[in-house]
Amino acid sequence: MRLGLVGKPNVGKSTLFSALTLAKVDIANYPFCTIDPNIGVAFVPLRFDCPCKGLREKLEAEGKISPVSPDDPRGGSICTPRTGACKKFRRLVPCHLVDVAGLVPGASEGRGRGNAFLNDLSSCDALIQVVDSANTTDIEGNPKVPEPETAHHSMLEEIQFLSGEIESWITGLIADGWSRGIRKIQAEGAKGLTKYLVDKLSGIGVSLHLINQSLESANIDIHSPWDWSEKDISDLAANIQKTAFPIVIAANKSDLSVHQPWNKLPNQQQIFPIMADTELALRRADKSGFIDYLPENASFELIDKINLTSSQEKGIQEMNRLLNLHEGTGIISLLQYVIFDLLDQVVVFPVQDDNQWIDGDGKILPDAFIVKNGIQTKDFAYHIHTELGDGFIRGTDARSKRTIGAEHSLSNQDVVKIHAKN
Ligand SMILES: Nc1nc2c(ncn2[C@@H]2O[C@H](COP(=O)(O)OP(=O)(O)O)[C@@H](O)[C@H]2O)c(=O)[nH]1
Ligand SMILES: [Mg+2]
Repeated sequence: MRLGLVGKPNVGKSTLFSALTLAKVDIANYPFCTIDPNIGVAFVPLRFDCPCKGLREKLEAEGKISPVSPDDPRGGSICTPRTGACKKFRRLVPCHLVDVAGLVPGASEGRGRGNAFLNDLSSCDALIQVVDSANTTDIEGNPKVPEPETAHHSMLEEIQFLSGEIESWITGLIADGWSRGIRKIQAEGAKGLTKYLVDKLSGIGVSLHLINQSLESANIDIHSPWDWSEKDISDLAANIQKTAFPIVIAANKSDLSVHQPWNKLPNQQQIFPIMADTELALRRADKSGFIDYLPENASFELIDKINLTSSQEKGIQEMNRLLNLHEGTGIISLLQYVIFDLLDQVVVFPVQDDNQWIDGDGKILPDAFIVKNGIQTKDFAYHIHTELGDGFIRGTDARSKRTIGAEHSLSNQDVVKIHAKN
């Protein structure tokens, strides 16, 4: 899973990136959550309790372990995540983030970082467009006198400009060599059309599956592409943008935007008001041990009051005020929406032993894989390891102990054992 943070300059992309990649030290296997200056790992809490909760209950009932002690630092969690962490059954899963800088109007024509910017987007499964909901910057990102009253207009302009840039970029790729290509398409029919599009768009990560999906949803005649107008091509490009690069809007700086401009926008797009710099300050204070803050919560606990300087105390009071007023920074629900709703992903837990829910090394529920909803058992085996897919025999649903076949569709929270030849 890889999400791109995009938007014009000075909206808060880097602030959001820093906040999300700032993790506490006890996260397994990710000592540094920033891999590159602009690529990092965010840890997203699942929307449901880790299955280690149910496992603990079963083991307690069987008298195999004692109930959670009040001083258990893990609050009862008994799993051993290979990556991520789990505390009080709140399981964290890794998600890659890219801070894509340099978007200015005209990128598709080579302005700003131009195609380099657009190519950064290619590897992303979805885009989070950060917009300035307080209208403190112009369309190129230059700071200006804030005009919060008209923020809904400037936000709309920003939103239309990003999808428009991506659309023009895709249109350009399709149109390049179109009149030559069309002769081949005429000879090969509809198959020739998909072949042509795959050839033009696979470089930016658009698969055959996504192309077919876009051709279906676009309102154009796919049987006579030689009759297409320029508008038909840009309609197709718009559909490809929506399927291959879905965008969700993060209305940042909501601490400054008193008029809730996200409620005044015309279309039905999902918009999440967020406060990136508050999130960054909270995570820093948490990491330094001043407060105990769980990112999806609208409150935190003060730990070390005695050692605070008066400016730190003021800062903490301000964070408290903002969290109360806005019911949290909005960032975790944004990420969960993108992964689990917009991209329709679920979480499946593979185990080697379907009784104890452990792997070969005795690790309990070591992996939590984010996969497409409804993925078939055999495809899931390939997702874990090529050999497991090649040698696939059958699966076992570790909750019901039922055998499941290669084509059985997996669902959210499934715990699965794969049987394979070795
Ligand atoms: N008021 C407010 N300012 C913010 C917020 N997030 C970021 N900023 C400020 O916006 C400016 C630009 O942020 P930056 O992350 O560098 O933007 P980028 O160019 O999109 O990467 C900085 O001065 C940030 O402190 C926010 O939630 N509220
Ligand atoms: Mg930046």
